Amino acid sequence: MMSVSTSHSYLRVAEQVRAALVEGRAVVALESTVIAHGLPRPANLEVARAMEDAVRAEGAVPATVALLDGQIVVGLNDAEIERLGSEEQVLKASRRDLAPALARRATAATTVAGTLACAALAGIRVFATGGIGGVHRGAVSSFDVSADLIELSRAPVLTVCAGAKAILDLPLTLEYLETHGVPVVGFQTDELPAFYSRASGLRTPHRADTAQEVAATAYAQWASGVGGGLLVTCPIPEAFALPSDAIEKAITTALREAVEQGVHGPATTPFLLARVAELTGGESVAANRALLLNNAMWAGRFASELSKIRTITE
Ligand code: PSU
Ligand code: MN
Repeated sequence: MMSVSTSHSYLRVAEQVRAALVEGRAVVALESTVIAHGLPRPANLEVARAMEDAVRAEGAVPATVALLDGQIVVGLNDAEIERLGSEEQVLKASRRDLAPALARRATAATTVAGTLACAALAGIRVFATGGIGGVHRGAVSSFDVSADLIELSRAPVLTVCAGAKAILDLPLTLEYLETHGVPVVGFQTDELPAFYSRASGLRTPHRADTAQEVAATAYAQWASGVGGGLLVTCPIPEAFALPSDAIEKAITTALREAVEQGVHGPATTPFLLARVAELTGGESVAANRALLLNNAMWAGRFASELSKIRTITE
């Protein structure tokens, strides 16, 4: 039975993260699926570090999250990030995978849903990612709806993203978030951004134009007792946005190949991401990097504003 963990230290929070949380200073959680499964090597490691730097530049403490040898680690050190980005066969952990992975002492990258659950356990209120999972195209028959959407409604965390990739059904994704009561706030825009492109043609139900407004909205959600999470969508910086027709062609091809090859379940999103990246060439990686850094920067600023409100009012 040596391989089964029954220890109670399932959560390890890095010292600098713990200190910041205790003192009410700004902290931003970062996910690790983008490091292990979302970006090609070696860009993944460079981007993971640059995101942490972008958070620090706004006066917040970054906390990259993953499962290492059967422990939830909140605040990976540099060697741990390197390990996650270079080891083969790192698992992809959504919420449902956390407990089984902990019991087996496994190592896994956490998705948006997995990271949100872990951030909530540690008491972190702000989280930056690239794009969230959502309702897949064809979900009417496949039932493939990312657990990210449910966890966004459950964890008391503000998630910063660049919208969702058009590999998903974006109108249904918005419907689903409405059903589960997640405020979707367009940051300096009225439109839901579509990851590589700034526009989707879909309106966000809410809009904020300053970091103070975003922080006040998150604070109201929690201090009022309404609870749950919020989603803030930041469009990709203009200079890096890609034309949506080229992306759409790649997505159509990738979706067809997924069906032909019988790809389904948790393998679907990594498959589609990898194929779209291949079909669009290196340009998509540069765009991905730019939006991740932009989200990390804004998340740092939102977290800093939030810690100011909490210091004054609590
Ligand atoms: N979308 C992206 N990049 C990503 C992901 C989604 O544009 O890296 C990852 C995130 O970690 C997200 C996960 O939480 O994929 C969603 O997977 P699924 O569809 O299996 O829930
Ligand atoms: Mn799925």
